[in-house]
Amino acid sequence: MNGLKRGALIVVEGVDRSGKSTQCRKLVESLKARNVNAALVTFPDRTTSTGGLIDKYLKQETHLCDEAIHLMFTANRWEKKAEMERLLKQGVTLVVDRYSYSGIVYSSVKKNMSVKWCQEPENGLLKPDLVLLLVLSEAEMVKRPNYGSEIYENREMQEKVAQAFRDLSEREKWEVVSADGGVEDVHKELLDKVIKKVSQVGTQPLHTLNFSS
Ligand code: DGP
Ligand code: NA
Ligand code: NA
Repeated sequence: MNGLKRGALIVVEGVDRSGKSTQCRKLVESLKARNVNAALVTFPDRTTSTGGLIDKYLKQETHLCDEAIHLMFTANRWEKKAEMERLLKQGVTLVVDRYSYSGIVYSSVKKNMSVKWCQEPENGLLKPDLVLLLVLSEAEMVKRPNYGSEIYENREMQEKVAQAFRDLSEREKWEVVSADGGVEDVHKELLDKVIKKVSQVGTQPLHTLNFSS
């Protein structure tokens, strides 16, 4: 141990159109403004070779079976593990826009895809110090109907995903934050939780994901 404090691994999850990406960007800005070394990580990263395939799948330009695309998304995270670990150990707090939980949720709501099968290849990736789930109320979800044209952007899928995220958040005891409010209100609530976590992790060891059953 060199006495250097490690960064925190913060994950933000939620359905499409919950404002995740905006909130993640703002978190990194606010952390930096407070002299906390921080960086944004986004999944899927569409710029890598697996990411290129994922991008085509999401845009419905190519077809992959459910199992294959699941493993592509997972590989997209594995590609980044070493770099993430290096940054965290250098003291950089990572704000991660989607992670293994999106991986498990978006795939396991599909027919013939079990949670057990979906979570297995996520085991061994870095375990977040904090998962923040942005949730939209039914009323607010109805007010944001303008989904894009990507493969999962439809009401039926999003409702299944929202329910699966809620179930997971109860099991894993996540921090659930309402995304119904204005951008600044939601930001304040998230930032508060993130700053607390950043000050706690200091010299704690990094763990890896270990989903079972
Ligand atoms: P985003 O760039 O955050 O809008 O994500 C693109 C879409 O991909 C979105 O509908 C959520 C979905 N998604 C993100 N991560 C995963 C994953 O690991 N597995 C699956 N099946 N879908 C994912
Ligand atoms: Na999206
Ligand atoms: Na399923």
